Amino acid sequence: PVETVRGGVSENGWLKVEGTQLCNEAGEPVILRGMSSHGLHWFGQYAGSQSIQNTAEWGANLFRVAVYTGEGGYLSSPEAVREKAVSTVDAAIANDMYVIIDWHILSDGNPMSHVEEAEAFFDFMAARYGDNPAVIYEICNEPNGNVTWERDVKPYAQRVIPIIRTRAPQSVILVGSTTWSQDIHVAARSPLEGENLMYTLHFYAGTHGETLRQRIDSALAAGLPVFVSEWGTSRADGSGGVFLKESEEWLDFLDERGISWANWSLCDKNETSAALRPGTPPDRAWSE
Ligand code: DCB
Repeated sequence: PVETVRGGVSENGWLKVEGTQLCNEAGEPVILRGMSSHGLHWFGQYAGSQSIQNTAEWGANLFRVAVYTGEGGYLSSPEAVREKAVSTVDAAIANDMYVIIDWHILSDGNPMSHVEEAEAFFDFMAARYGDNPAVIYEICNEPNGNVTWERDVKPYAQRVIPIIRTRAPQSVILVGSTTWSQDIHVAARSPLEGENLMYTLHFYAGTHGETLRQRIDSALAAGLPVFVSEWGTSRADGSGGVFLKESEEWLDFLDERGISWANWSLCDKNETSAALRPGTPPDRAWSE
């Protein structure tokens, strides 16, 4: 386990972005570290209260709720998946954690293809959680394929952010970019207007290294706040490795820059990005 500073919501309160740094209510730098769920509709058992509590006891002050849109997720069963998302967010809040509500586009690579569903989803979530300092909104996990920042992702953000802002005026909102949220250099040339916005950079330690780290440094230098809302110890396909040395190099880099992160993923799938061994019971404490 990575050493983390506990620093939950009761201690830090409302988050705000100052310059490129995520800060707490008192204006002091804060770093959030924790786990991302896998798809709630597949591995929801590891997004229950005992599993989340386990990660809190291991030092996490963040949990990410991956609401897959495609692959049998929200777009197929909106009510059931939304209900599961709500109970997961509530469980994270009950453990004094910050919690990211992640609209997990992936097979549907262009966020514009379901912008109306996204608007309705975030309107519902922000109505429920807009006055709760724990909740962070991630509006598009990983745009990919034939998608551009200017034509698709930025206009999408300009539609969804105002809907969240109506009900959650001060919450932190995370925005993805093209190439599976690796193109923060493109976003940096044409950033969004508004407060408390951060840009996600996703990496997989077995695939991505120096090039993406340099991108982060250039983005920070250009004034773009960066949040690593998903990274894995595997290759980009979720398997291979485990790439421990490369992961440590990444984590040191992020720590030195005060960048927050969520690790993919808290499930027992037989793949190396999964944090749990196959068959791990979701409803008990876990040994190392
Ligand atoms: C991202 C996605 C995430 C995906 C992981 C690992 O995708 F945000 O949903 O998780 O990274 O690939 C994997 C799960 C598998 C599941 C699969 C499809 O671990 O169990 O079967 O999603 O739902 C990325 C990230 C980067 C790149 C490609 C993908 N890349 N991708 O750089 O090429 O194709 O999914």
